[in-house]
Amino acid sequence: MPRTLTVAGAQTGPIARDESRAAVVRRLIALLREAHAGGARLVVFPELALTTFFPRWWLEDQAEIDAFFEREMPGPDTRPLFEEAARLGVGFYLGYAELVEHGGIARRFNTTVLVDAAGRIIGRYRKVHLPGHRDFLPDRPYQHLEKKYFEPGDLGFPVRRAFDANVGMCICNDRRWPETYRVMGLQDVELVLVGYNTPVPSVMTPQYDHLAAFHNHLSMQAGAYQNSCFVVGVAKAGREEGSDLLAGSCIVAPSGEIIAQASTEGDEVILATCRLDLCAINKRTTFNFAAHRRTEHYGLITERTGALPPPG
Ligand code: CDV
Repeated sequence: MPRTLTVAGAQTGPIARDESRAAVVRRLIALLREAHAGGARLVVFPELALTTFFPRWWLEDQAEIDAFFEREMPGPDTRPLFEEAARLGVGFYLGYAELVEHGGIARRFNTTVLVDAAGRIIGRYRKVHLPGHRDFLPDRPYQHLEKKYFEPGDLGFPVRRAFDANVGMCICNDRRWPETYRVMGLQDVELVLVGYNTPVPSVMTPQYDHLAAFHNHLSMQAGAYQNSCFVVGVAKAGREEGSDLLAGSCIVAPSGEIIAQASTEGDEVILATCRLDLCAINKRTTFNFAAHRRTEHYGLITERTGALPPPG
């Protein structure tokens, strides 16, 4: 009996700064229902799916900043999503800004949770590769201040056995880094989930704006192929508070092929039935890690962070 999992990407369109959490959650529930009606057992929402992409703004008032964060999950506004998902018997993956207190010290992370079909949180991930900058850049039309508002994640790249699959978690910029996928590949990942907010034009690399959609898919297709897994990449898309966010949500097969792709910049569900046994093709052959990896030559990957030129 082949293992299959029908998974949905629930892309959202823009979220206005003054849109209430309750209103956003109603949109997510509508997407969840549509995905369930299409047969999905797992629904993937974007990064920071409950609010506008606030790292585009330089904010100094801590109370104003913290209004974008969740202190509990589920909380009063998000509980209806958990309850509806449990009622339908469908799992989900949700990105949000997380504020936790450890010994009286507030810590802020860019977080996702993996929720099972009974509405229980079974996995949590905190974004490791925070892009952008910490300081105000006066010559830019908007900022990318993830390094100011969040600290790097402290949970590694977790892979959980759930939905009859090995499910890996990461967020947005993580999808551009081969290390992300390889750490999960070494945990035998079969399905990588990733939500994203990709502002275009880019604050960091305006030279590559015309390639933003290409680089988005290139990263996820390479990660899927080289680690023999499915990848579900889900955008918050469209013109949000005067800034454009890349769409192009997609589901990638272990062959590297895109098997479902969004066609709009708004709220949209994409679906694919993933034949999880397809992961085994390359896991047993070209990318049989146990047979072919040469870890004695990979030391620099963990010893050195930045690139150095060769001696001489
Ligand atoms: N939210 C993100 O992590 N965005 C980055 C941008 C800044 C490049 C991304 O990788 O899409």
